[in-house]
Amino acid sequence: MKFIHSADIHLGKTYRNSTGEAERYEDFFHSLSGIVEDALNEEIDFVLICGDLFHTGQILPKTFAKTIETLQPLKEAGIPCIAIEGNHDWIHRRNNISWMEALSEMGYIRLLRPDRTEDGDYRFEPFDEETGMGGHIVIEGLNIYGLGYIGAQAGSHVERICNAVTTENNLLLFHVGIWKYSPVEIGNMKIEEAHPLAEKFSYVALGHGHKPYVIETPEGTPYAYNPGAPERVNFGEEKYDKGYYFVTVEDGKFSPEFRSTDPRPMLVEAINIDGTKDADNALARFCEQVQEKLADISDKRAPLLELKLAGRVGFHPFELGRERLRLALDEFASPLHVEIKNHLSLVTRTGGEEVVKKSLAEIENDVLHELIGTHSKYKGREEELAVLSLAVRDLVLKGDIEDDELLGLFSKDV
Ligand SMILES: [Mn+2]
Repeated sequence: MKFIHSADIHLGKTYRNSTGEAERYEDFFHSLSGIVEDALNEEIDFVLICGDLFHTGQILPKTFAKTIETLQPLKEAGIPCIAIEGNHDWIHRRNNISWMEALSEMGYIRLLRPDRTEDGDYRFEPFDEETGMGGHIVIEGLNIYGLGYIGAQAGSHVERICNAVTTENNLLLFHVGIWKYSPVEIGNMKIEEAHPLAEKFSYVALGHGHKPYVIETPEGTPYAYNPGAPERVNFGEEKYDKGYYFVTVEDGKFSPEFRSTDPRPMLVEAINIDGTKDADNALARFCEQVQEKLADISDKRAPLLELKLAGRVGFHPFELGRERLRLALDEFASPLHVEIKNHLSLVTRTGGEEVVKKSLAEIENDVLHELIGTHSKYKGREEELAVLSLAVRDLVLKGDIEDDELLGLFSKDV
């Protein structure tokens, strides 16, 4: 038996209102089609998607249509695509059918989700192809169980999960991180809380943390695998291996092989221009350093850049504004998306003594406080509203949030 274990595809993710929006949107479908292609070429038995197929719970209709188109070849070849929900595609509105449920009902995925009894016990009902619902599916004698994202308390549920499984030869899909290895801050459990799973399941297929890792029992037997995301989803993932597991099963023994994908190049760098006296010079040093770093990347696709400008300089940090830096970068790097953090601070010399003036962030904060404070309606709430304004500014620049979510921030806080 052969199968693919993937996770965290994040379809629908892009940088809104950025020139690279359409191209970035395609990246995530590109990584899923690569997996589908491999599945067909290798004539595997099934594909696993361990959560976060979608980047958000509410997706655009075109994202749904494109997902169907991408999964169509699997459906036609009769290769089941077994999925669970992650924290990103979690259903918030109980009375509406989720996109994942719709895909399952239409036969593009088999969405596994357990039932809970009144006492909080788990029940994995057999998957029903008519309704697209259930928690347990059998493929060639292998019992496949699916758990979505159950949040921070996952560790305390392990015993109940194991109790619900009475079969032999079991596999579990679980969207959870393991503290020791997972790079994410929420939805993790302790490694010792995970170990009892090894007694019930020969293979635990994890998803959640976007970095690959393997969990072993205290005796050193591997049993749980996290493939990470096949594309770089966020800044901070530039150094992770990207791919999925291609698993061969022989006589009940699972042998996973990590297969690499080709994610878009990403560069996260601190650019030090300490000591520069004027903005032109600083800009030249900035470009030189970025160019040097980019030369190390052999993939010539338009990169994603997160650059932090640091140093004490002899000119006003406002002179190296975002737009100016962006125009300079366009000339030699043509990045798909840029995020710039300006941490420069102005230093002046008075009588041989260096005086550190304010940083750009401090100046911005001061200006906002002053503007907000001049309006009698907002007087006294300067700090709170300045924090909100800056948070909104950062979210807009990141391009990772829908317009109505942004509006939601205001109706809640103002
Ligand atoms: Mn994810």
